[in-house]
Amino acid sequence: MKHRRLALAVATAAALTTVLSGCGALDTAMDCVKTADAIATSVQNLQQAVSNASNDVTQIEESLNQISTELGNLKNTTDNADLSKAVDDLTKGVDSVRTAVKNGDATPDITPITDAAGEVAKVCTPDNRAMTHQRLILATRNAGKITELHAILADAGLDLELVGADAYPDIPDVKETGVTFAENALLKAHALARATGLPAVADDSGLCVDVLNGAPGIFSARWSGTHGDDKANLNLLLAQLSDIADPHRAAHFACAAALALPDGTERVVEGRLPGTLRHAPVGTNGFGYDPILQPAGHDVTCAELTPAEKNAISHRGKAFRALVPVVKELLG
Ligand code: ITT
Repeated sequence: MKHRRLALAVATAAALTTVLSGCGALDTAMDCVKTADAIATSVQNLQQAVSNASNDVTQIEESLNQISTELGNLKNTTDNADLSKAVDDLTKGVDSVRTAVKNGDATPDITPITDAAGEVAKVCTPDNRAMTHQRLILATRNAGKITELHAILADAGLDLELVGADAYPDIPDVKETGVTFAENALLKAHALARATGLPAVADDSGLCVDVLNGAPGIFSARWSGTHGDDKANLNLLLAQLSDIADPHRAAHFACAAALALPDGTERVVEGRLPGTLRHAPVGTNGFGYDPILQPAGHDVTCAELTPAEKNAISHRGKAFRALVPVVKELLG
């Protein structure tokens, strides 16, 4: 657990670096809170350096440079008037302290810097909508899921920028240690929201077979022992069910979709696709257990449906659509 926390802390720093070096207006606005935190840390370092300084002002100069770098990432990239003013004040404060140090003052008055840094922190609050462009991150590297959720949000009239976890390559995958789809979806969403400072959506899904009391369930992706080996997973399941007659082959795909905000707010919704299991795989579309699940009311398997046909009835489509009012409530 500790290890994961540390990994996430490292990931947070890495994400911040990515954002700051990219420095587009959107990214900077999104990460205003993190930049304000970084500035606060540098100001603390400056306070320390001033109280430590005898004649050596190197540490003071280093802290001033740090603050300038962080400011540079906010300057010219925000259209928020309050933030622009706070940034200008802080820049002036840094310049005046730098001049004082150059003129031989080893214990300069840094009040203009501490005051202005406080203003930056005040403006850059997580719920300051004026600062926050609505970027939403989806905890997956699966392009199909991103397209599907994007289409659903756009259909609902939600003008959000949706990005996948690939946009933040330094963030490690989160271990799915939950025992339900909802727990795992929440774990992933919270981890991503914390690491990026963005609202995050995550889903967890799988196949639940009635006669197996809901298994493979959360173990669907690694039922045969190897994570993501769809063919081995499907073949093992078929072998396990080989003696089970048609009336007892009911199963459903289940999906939990969670939305987490960086402040810890969370919501989770679920969707199901009920059906029955075939005795042999049929169809080439889709992935995972698609070739053996025949959705209720259909006479073909999921792997014989087009992506659009499957999305219209799928567990994930249902969960993502159920997420729309939640996204509207928390981000709309
Ligand atoms: P992420 O990278 O987004 O986590 P994933 O495919 O590894 O995607 P999911 O939680 O979506 O993880 O699914 C877990 C497993 O459940 C997946 O590997 C399949 O075996 C099965 N599964 C889930 N949804 C399915 C679907 O729509 N059709 C077929 N199999 C599905």
